[in-house]
Amino acid sequence: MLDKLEALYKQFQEDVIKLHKVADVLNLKASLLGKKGALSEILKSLKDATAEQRKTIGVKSNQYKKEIEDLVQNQIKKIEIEEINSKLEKNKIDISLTDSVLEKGLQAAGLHPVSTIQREIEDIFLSMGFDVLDGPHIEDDYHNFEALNIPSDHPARDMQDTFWFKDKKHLLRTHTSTIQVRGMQGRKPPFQFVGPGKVFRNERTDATHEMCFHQLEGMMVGENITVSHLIYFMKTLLKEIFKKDFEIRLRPGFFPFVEPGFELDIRWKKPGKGESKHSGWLELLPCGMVHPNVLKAGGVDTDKYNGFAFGLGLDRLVMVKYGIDDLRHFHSGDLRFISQFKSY
Ligand code: FA5
Repeated sequence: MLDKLEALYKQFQEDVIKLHKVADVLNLKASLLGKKGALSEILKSLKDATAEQRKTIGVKSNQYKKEIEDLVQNQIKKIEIEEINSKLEKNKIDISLTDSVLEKGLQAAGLHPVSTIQREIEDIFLSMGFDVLDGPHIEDDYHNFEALNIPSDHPARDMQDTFWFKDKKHLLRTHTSTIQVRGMQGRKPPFQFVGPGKVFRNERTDATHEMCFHQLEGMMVGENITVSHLIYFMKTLLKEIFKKDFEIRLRPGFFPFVEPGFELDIRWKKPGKGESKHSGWLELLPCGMVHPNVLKAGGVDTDKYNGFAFGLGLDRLVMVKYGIDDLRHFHSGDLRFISQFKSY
């Protein structure tokens, strides 16, 4: 009987490793250990054996049972790994670029001209001792309007129609001026920073207007800051970017968060098309002396400190710098446009 038991076990050992389906492994196990399995039948026949035989065969069969269980588990694990590997093999995606693809003209990606100019301007301001700050695209009413001296009933809200979230408390920021209050909080004057980023407006698009565009906010707060400081930094910025003197004009501009407020316009001609309604003075750089209410919202002592702020339109700056006729090329995804900018 012992020989029979051993033979069964050996046969099982040989058979189980040949199986590649979990169900087959379990069936094989049942053919031995199941109620009517071969091993169970041997144990049943023990009733006619001597006490000594029952003991020896009982111990041996228990040992085999355990070993069979282990072999079953090992084989199931092996099968599962085989299945995973075969799935991975079937779903494999080749992400490498073959020589033939490269020959057809695909090139490594470069920076968008707006990103390039943003980095250039960040460097210019960093070299003049400004910090570079970031702010959230999804803003609350307070930072986009209230803290900037634009209460909920103020008509100036209509100047920047935006996309509101369903809770009516959050919105896609309409300007980077949101960074002003966030930047002032936690800083002690004197300080100066710029804050670039995407802004969003519910606007009709045309050659100089997009719904999603880029601005760069700037702010300087300290003692006895004047309009001359503001003009100095604006002129330095334009000179550094264009490497030439531009014809500019400063005219009064209304923004509730500055007093007085200005519009800095730049003389611009739409490329290649002669004078058109998009040529002439291009509104580029609104700016002004920070309103005391805004300074107070930022925790600044207005008896001691004042400051200036500006909000530069980065997309329009790129248009002027590279002679681009239409702002809508920027988000077009057209490679004929974008591949002209080789800045990596
Ligand atoms: C503002 O957004 C103010 N927050 C700027 C400011 C900051 C004023 C600090 C004073 C002090 P305005 O709405 O004019 O202002 O926009 C600023 C600049 O963003 C514009 O001069 C223009 O260059 C650019 N701009 C405005 N609307 C669009 C648009 N739809 N598409 C592309 N550029 C735009």
